[in-house]
Amino acid sequence: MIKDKYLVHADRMAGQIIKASLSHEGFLLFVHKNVDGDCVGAACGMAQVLRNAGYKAGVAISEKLPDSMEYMGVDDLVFDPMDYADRISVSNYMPFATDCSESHRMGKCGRFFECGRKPLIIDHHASVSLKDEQFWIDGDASSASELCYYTALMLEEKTGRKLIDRRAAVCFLTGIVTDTGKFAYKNTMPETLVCAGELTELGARTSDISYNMFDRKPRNVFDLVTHFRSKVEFHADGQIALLRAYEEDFRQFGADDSAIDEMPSVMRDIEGVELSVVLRISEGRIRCNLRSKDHFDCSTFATAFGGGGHMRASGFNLPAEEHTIDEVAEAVIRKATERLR
Ligand SMILES: [Mn+2]
Repeated sequence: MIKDKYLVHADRMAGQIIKASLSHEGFLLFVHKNVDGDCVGAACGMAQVLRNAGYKAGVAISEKLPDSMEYMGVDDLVFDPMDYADRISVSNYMPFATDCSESHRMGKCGRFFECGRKPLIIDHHASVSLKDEQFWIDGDASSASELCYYTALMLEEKTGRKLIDRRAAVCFLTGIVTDTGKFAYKNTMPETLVCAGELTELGARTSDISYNMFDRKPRNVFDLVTHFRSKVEFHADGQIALLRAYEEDFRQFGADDSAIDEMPSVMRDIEGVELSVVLRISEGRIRCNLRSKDHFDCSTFATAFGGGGHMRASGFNLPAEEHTIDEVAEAVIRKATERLR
C-alpha cells in the first residue's frame, strides 16, 4: 500500500544518513521559520529516531514553540543555536533540513545551515526542484513527516533496531495531521492513512493532535478571530476572500499574529471562494498567506512575489518598511483577479 517509489527514496535517504554518521559528529536538523506542526514534527521525530540509532541529533529552532505543541514533549530535542553560536560554528555536524530546503526560509538559523557542508534534505514543497543523492523533495507527499517516517522505517531495516518510539510517532503523526488538515485535504492519500494507522499503533493519538493543533484556543484568540471574521472582504465576484490584519487589531486583543492561523482555510471554505488571502505583519514583514480550493495555482502566484509553497497553499513576505498591507492587498487583488477571469 505504501508506494514503491517512496520506499526506494526512503531506502536511499536511510543509506545517506548512515553514511553521514560515519564522518560527522552528529546531525543538526533545520526547519522553516514560523514553525508549524509538520516542520517541528518531521525534525523532532527524525532527531528522536537518530538518537535512538545512537547518533547525536538536535533541532535548531530560534523561536519559542507555541503552547499548542506542549503535548509533543520535545523541549530536550530543540535548542536555539544562537545560544551556542561559537561552539556550533566549529563543530562538524551534518545539516539536515526537513519541510524546507533553503536557508532563507529558516530565519536566524539559516546561517548554521549554510555551514559549507552539503545537507540532507527531506521536503515536500513542490516549488523547489533541487536534485541530489542527499535530497528527497516530493511535492506529491502529504507532509515532510510522512517522508521522514518512511526514512525512519528504512533506517530500522538497515540497522536491525527498533527506532520509532512513541515520541517519534507522536511527532510524525502531528506533521501528517497538520498538513492534511486532519485528513481532510486532497493530499490525504491511501498511504497517508496507512502511515497514520501505523503511528497510532505506536502510541500516537489523532484526537490529542487534532485538539491541540487545530481546535484549542485561549479566550482572547477566540475574541480576536470573531473580530476578524467580520472584516473579511470579497473581491472578483466573491471568488477572492481577503483579510487585512493590522497590528492594532492584535494589540487590542493582546494576541500575536499566529492567532489567526486558521483564517486562511476558514475563508477558503466559504462557498464561491476560490482563493483566500490573509495579510498580517510578522516580525517587521508583511506576511501573505494564500489558499485555493480547486484550480488557482498558489505556488506560482507566490513565487511572483518572491515566496513559494504548494499548489493549494503558499505564501510570501515583504519588508514592512517598503510596503503597506493595503498596497500589497491591492496588488494581490489585481493580479489574482486577472488570473481568475
Ligand atoms: Mn509541510
